[in-house]
Amino acid sequence: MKKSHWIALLAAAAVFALGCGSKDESKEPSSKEGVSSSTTDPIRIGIACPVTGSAAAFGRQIKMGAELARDQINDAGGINGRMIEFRIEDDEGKDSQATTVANRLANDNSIVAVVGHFNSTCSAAGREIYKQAGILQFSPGSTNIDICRLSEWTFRNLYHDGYQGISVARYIKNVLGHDSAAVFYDDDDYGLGLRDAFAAEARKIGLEIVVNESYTREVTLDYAVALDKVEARNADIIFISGLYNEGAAIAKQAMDKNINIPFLGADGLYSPELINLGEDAVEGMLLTTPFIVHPDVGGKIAQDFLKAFQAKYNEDPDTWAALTYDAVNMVADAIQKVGTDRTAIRDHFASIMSPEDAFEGVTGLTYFDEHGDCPKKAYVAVVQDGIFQPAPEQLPDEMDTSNEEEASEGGEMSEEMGAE
Ligand code: ABU
Repeated sequence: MKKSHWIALLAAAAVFALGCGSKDESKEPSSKEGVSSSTTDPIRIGIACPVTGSAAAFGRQIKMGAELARDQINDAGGINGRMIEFRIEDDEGKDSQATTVANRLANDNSIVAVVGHFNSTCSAAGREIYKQAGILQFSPGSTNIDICRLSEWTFRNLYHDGYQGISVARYIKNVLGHDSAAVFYDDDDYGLGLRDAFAAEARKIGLEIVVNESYTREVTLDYAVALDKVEARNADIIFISGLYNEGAAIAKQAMDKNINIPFLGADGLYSPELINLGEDAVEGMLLTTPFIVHPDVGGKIAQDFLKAFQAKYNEDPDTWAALTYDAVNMVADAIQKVGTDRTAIRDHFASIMSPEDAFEGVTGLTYFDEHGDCPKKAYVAVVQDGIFQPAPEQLPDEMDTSNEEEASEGGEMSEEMGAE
């Protein structure tokens, strides 16, 4: 039987707790119990995201989604009467700062689990630290294929780039009907890994990559030479494997040069900031995403989330707010079931391996494979009239992704293609 949404269980859980005292607490192993372990102390969860830096628009929505979930849980009586409290740490979207943040959270014994990081490069930097400390790392944003594979303590509630890269290539070739693409990719764990997965599938299905340009986030500002190659080589479409700032800049510079070919990106472009920065140049841009917060997408849980977010913040949530809202609620659900022991929380996550056992949230069902990866589908969004809307044509619900392993072996592909 599918699990009901956490919020729907809160009232019943609170009544149960009042009637049964601290039954859950008495069952908890004590090995890695936090210091805040009395029946009235707050339960503390770490949130790690880019509060500042060039990915700060993601961090802002992540923080809002997390705080909405926390406030709803606390307003409904907390977890067995205990309030949730956050320790929010700013990784700045940089691996060096993510290492510092991971050490702070992992070594704070009052923290029972960590929701984060967003950038793949940050999740990768923190992964071993969380593993050594024995604390759950639950990412609502990192999609590099290796994020969960290299630690049994790391999980995520969205797809990975092996799948996303295949999805992008097939959408360009099979849905849009293009035969050639120019690729602009961020030279970090996300941009490179996604580019490699895309390239592996492109080669398989006969989509020619005619331009292959790397850039460095916050450093590369001028795309004129790369865009001249796009024009000279008659690319049908530009695929951007990176984040919103650079996506907006590339589109604006293409518009300035009167290069009028379509753009397609992936989830790293999914931020209202893409549209604020890119203005008319990003109108019509397509992108793949793990979810679209929109009145036409998702069931009652998604619509309730949209209304609650709008009421609290007077603006719309994005995908990252939704995934983080789900992540906090899923951690709370785990604590309600198994208590605050770090190992018990991790083990509970590892036991959720089928749709029947899944956590049902705003973004759909979250359950994990043997790596801690989450088999959610990709949606396609389009910027239309200055907002993200579901694209008229979506990917098929079921896709053969049997070459995900090939996509994950991108090293050979990187060398073979040779970045220009
Ligand atoms: N997946 C969206 C971009 C964040 C990252 O994986 O680096």
